[in-house]
Amino acid sequence: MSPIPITLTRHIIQTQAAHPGATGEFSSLMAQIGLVGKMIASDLRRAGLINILGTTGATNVQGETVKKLDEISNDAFLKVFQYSGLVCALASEEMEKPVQLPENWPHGKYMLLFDPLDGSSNTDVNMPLGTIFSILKHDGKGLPLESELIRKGTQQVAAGYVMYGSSTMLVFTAGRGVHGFTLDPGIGEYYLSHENIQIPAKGQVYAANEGNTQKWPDGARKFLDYLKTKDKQTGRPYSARYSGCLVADVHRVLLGGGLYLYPAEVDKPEGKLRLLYEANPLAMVVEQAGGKASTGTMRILDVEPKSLHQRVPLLIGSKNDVALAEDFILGRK
Ligand code: AFP
Repeated sequence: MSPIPITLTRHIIQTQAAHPGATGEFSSLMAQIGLVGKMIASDLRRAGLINILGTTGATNVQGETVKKLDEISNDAFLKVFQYSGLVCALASEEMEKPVQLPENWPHGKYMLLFDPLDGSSNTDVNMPLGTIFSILKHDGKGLPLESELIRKGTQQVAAGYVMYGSSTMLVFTAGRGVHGFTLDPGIGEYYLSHENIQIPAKGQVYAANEGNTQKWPDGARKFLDYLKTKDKQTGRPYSARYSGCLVADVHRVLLGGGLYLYPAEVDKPEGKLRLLYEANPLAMVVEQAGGKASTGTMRILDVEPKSLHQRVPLLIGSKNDVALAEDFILGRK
């Protein structure tokens, strides 16, 4: 008889068992994140049939047009967590302020920050999408203030993403390695399919919106030229692979090596991506897999955040590739 595949819940309970004092709250929290992933995956699979493509007509705190699926995905988090008793704060890319949880309702010690649907420009063209989450612990009494969610990435207790591609995968770390689970839609269960993921030290692909290179500082442009220059010994030129979805591009380099870069621009030194619920969680995952995540000049996880929707330049992936990019950006190459 073939071995029973390891489910997400069993994996978390097994790893939690190694931790005296574990209350099971974390495994419940992760199981609920898995549920949100299933709800969103189910909607995405039928999106073209149930009139949920297109926009809502509203604009979010980022100044972006809100897609119906952005709203539906954000609501899935609220429905699952608002009265779950597992969290004491919820903050999202789609909401200007954290959700005000009811004072008189039981709440847990975890604070959950998330990008409910990453890669929104892909929703109506059936291209890959993702959900990104970052988990912090609230040590204080009562409900936290917004300022208590604004913390360095090194303080995350866990982080990860759900990728909606040819299959739906949940990939996360709780600080003890990175594990990937594939959803079996027939059973509605996540099974361990990628245990202890290790990212190669160097890759052969890069993901970047090259339409922006004219806006990049010299160092970043020289780095891209370097990647495109033929040189057998260093495995160049690298191949360009850009999907419009950060989760999909990071997932590719996590498994195959290489890097994703959305560097600072001359007129936009803060870059595009959001620090607290895009860059920090993916940086924790990639570092736990042996990779590197940088702003171009410093480690993402060491960036001292100042606001909930703060943006940051992001270079993330294989440690040798990201280190080399830093050398170019810092003018050392
Ligand atoms: P959303 O998170 O707003 O959907 O944006 C997508 C994203 O944050 C990331 O997933 C992409 O890699 C990047 O922005 C795409 O940006 P460009 O359209 O400027 O290339």
